[in-house]
Amino acid sequence: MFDYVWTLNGQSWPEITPLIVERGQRVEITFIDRTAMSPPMHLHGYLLQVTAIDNKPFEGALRDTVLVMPNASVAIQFDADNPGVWPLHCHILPFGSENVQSRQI
Ligand SMILES: [Cu+2]
Repeated sequence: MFDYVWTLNGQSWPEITPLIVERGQRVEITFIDRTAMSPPMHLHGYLLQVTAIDNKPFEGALRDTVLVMPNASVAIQFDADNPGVWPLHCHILPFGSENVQSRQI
């Protein structure tokens, strides 16, 4: 359907290495967008907080989705207090359904 492949850590669905975190761990993930598009990254199972945009500290509200602007980075944090297998993916449906997914336990 598309001539490009979206990745997280250089991997695309279904050939991924799950992100495994410990219960109670404060997890930080940095999304770096090197494209001209703006993927809305969505984490299931938790509320996340944006803590930095382009390496500048930021105190964002709790949410489950964050828009990553073109050629920008966004750091998020969340508390791993809801055990399960949860998708982390781009919420633009063709991207999420075809390529960009990861999960955590
Ligand atoms: Cu989703």
